[in-house]
Amino acid sequence: MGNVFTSISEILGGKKTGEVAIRGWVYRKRSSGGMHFVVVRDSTGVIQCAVKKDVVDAKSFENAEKVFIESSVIVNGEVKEDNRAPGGYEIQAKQFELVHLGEAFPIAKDQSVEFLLDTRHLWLRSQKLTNIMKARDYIVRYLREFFYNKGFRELSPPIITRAGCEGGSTLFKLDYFGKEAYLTQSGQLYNEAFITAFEKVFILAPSFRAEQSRTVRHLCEYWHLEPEMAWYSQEDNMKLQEEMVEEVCQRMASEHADLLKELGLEPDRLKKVKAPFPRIDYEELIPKMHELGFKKFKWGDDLGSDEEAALTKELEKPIFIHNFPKGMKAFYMREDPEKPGTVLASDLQAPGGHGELIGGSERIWEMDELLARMREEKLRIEDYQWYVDLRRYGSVPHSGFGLGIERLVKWMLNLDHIRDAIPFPRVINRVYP
Ligand code: NSS
Repeated sequence: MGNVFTSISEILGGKKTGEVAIRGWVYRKRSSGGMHFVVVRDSTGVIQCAVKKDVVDAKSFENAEKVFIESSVIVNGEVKEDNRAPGGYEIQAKQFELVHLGEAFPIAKDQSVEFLLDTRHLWLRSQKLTNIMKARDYIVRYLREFFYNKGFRELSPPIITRAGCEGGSTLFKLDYFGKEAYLTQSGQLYNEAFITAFEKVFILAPSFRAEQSRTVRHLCEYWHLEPEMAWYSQEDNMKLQEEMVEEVCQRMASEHADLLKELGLEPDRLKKVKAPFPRIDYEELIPKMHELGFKKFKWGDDLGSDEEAALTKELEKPIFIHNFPKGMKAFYMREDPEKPGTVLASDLQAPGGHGELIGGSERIWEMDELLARMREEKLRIEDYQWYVDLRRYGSVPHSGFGLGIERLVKWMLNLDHIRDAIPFPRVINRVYP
């Protein structure tokens, strides 16, 4: 049945002339005299269908008369080139069939943000969200391809775990048959088991953070891309991140300039994203923050969103911050032997105040060093026995990182809010729809 229908993009691309049948949803409608102009959309584009009273049968005309925005329809007719029609082509209908009339669509212009979030299941059909989700799909494909081309394998971690990875305050607790367990914050610890078999692996899976505050860059459920590499130093790790971000931006700018333009973006903005990216040592960051007006910024302080915005506002490329004080960061990060008291870790900050895209580090690979750090952080070692075990049998130096897909999409598409980078956002006050 599928192949008797033509997709709208084929018509707009000039590939299909003469008689066609299309199917889709009513995007817009206007009527004048004995004519209805019904703009129909499918997943590939929109096209105007002219339904004339003296050309179609009475039922078809009545159908076109009563359709709502978003009614589903099948249109048979003739393709005509027409400069006045949006897209340059129009269909002169011979038959206009209703698949489902439905009810009046509840979403019109100028609706509140809350209303649009409540009707997200319907709002997803909008041009804006459709274009964002198309771009997201390309971005995710490019990321996967980047890693496949470098010989990485994709593996699947458990989502329910007893091992917190990024601190207790954002753990989602659940009752696992009477035992406490958590929704995963990161697949990293499991990745460290995978690399002893596969060397270079990545995970693309949801991570969960019980974020207590509402910000434009935090979700409670987000998609986390986590590569982990045996034998990689932190330097190798940073180079890989640069290469990955550069490739995704370059491919998006060159292969989907039209989509970016539809989203109101200048493809050149992404073309400028070329490796290497600037780097700043946390130690140099302190005087820099003073210069930028944050006089109280001191050793051990984290960047808040104002500080991040000030640091990255004028940049065209992301910037690495590296060598953080040990106490600020997670237990698994290796201390820098050349700079004791700091860890071999980096955050990659997006330009324009979009915030942190990536957190990465070299991991502690010696057992005694790991156990000492875990005791310092007061972790329940029995929950991590397996993780410690990885340092007991053929441990190797290794590094990895975590990239928030929605953070990347937010920055690349210059979105105001992270919730628009994911179809059904989960934030502190929303788990519906
Ligand atoms: O906490 S991270 O900085 N690091 C980790 O989870 C490591 N265990 C990853 C690894 O090395 N395999 O989070 C990594 C990234 C961070 O830079 C953001 O881009 C994203 O995950 N992230 C989030 N995105 C959206 N919403 C929230 N709440 C969020 N938290 C982190």
